[in-house]
Amino acid sequence: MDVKRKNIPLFLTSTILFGIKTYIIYRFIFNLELKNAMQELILFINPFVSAFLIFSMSVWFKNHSAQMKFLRYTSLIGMLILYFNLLFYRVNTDFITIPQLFQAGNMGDLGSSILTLIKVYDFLLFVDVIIIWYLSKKKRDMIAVNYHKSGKVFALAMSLLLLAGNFFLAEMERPQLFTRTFDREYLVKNIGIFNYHMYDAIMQSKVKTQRVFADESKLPDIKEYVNEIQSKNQSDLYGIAEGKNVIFISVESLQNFVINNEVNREEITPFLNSLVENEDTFYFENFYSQVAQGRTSDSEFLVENSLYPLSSGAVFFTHGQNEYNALPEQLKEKGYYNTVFHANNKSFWNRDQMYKSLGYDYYYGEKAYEVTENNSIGWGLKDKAFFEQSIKYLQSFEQPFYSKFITLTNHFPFNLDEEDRTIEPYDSNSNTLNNYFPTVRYTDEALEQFFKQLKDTGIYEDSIIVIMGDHFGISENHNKAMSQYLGNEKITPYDHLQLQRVPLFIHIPGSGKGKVMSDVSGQIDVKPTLLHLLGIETENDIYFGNDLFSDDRKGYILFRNGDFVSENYVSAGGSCYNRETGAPVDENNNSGVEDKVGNPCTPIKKRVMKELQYSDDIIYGDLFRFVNFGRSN
Ligand code: GP9
Ligand code: MN
Repeated sequence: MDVKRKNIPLFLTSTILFGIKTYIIYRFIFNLELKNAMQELILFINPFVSAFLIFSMSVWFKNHSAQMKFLRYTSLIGMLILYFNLLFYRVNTDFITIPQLFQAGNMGDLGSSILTLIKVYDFLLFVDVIIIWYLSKKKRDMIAVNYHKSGKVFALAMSLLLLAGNFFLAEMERPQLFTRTFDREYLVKNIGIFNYHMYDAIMQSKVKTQRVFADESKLPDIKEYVNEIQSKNQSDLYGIAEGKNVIFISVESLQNFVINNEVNREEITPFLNSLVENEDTFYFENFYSQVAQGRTSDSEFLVENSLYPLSSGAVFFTHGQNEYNALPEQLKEKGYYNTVFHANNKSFWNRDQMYKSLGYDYYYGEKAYEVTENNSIGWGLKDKAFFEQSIKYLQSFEQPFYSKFITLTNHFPFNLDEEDRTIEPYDSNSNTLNNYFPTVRYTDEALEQFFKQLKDTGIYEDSIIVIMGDHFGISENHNKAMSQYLGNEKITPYDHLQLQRVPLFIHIPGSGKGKVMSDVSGQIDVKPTLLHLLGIETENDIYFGNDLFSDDRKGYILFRNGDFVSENYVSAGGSCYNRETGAPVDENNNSGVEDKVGNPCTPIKKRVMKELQYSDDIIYGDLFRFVNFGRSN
């Protein structure tokens, strides 16, 4: 750097002091999970990168006293931001988001308890700021520096380079970190708290701008469309489960191809297979997962709202503050107590915020469970322990309740302890697929055990139990192994779409009417189906699914990328296939189904695109704020 005197510029000293302090806070005060050396490294680097980025801006001030002032105040403000996050974290195990800052209620919680949150040793965290203040005031002659233009540009170039390096490592460690935005904790771990706040600010302002410019004018068209597709006639199951508890189990990465199937000549899911045969169970064999980048959270969004997830990012994250007319909100009106059980950190997928918007009363996250070395693997608590430890909470609820359980063990990369393995892995070039089968079996056993516990505690009789796979577990990267397992020559776009099928079971104890349901259906259909089973009217609601038991259905289900499956045709990867045979419909007129006259997929495709647009309009414009759904809360 082009420096006239041999002073060590204060901005470098500040970077080092503030960087060390921030690192100490990240590493030892926040409870951030670090799984490997790379994560450790990124966590170590990012505090210094952020500090350098901010403090190096001081070089642009000509005047020494302005330089000093800038450093003093930025270090103080930086520390206050860190400290408020720390206090917030002590209550919520999460980081502050911009909407939360403006939500009086949230901050109010913090306000009343703020004194109890401050720890005596916290003042040590301000030591660097004190040193910076002291140096900047008393030792100005020793640390003030004159910079030439080249020095300034160098400092700027350096900070951008460091930032790019940091982002590059972060993206390597967590692909799609910025587009998918899974979790605030991941962002903070990878890019630091200051860059996270910047990112959050940009995201939020994008969302807010779209919201500000939206008005009610789109609603009439949407309502008209929705009216047209809603099932008109009631099925004979309408109201069959009125007043019953609803136990909804979202099973991680459970695909339909394992049902009634074998690996190494062994049944994969004996319990679920027995449910298929059970006279109280409706099993949907052509039920599709419709998720996009938000995976589990997208499947939750589809189920709770019967709206489509977004094409990029997780709607749980981007639109967690919207108005919804979700399943739990509607159940609450009927006196239900709504809870979620999921042994993961509460901020993952922004669940802690989104669940409030959806009308959940309580979220039993990781902290509600006793998680030990022995009872956890991979993503956390094993499914058997998860159900075992949840039952006591269920027993304590007033009925009726709606409880959603989200399992975890059958998650990529499908790790399982030897002692939990009851069937052998498959043998192919993909360890992912190989290991998938034993973890699916483990979860199948966990479900069986849970059913037993529900029966033992007497909850079973008064409940309906829904089991649904959230999305695929085996991605396209394993197509070769997958085709070997399925005995196909290769996996075509048609096959790929068929592999998006996940099982759905609706088990109504004592109903005796169960059967296998074969119509094309999807996660979008769950909300109206459940409401109708419970005898709850949906006439004034706005949603895009159909009651799975009604015979007046729109006849197709769509995917976020515009692909669809209808009764007769499948549109996948821009081509149209015969649904029954999987053969492309018309070789000459096949690709580009959007606008080909005569292609049987074209008219459906047009509806599909319109439907997605309407759903997006609702979410981006937060249009439900303009609708009176007739709820009292
Ligand atoms: C995380 C769990 C898994 O809490 O739901 O999420 P996924 O990666 O499947 O979306
Ligand atoms: Mn999932």
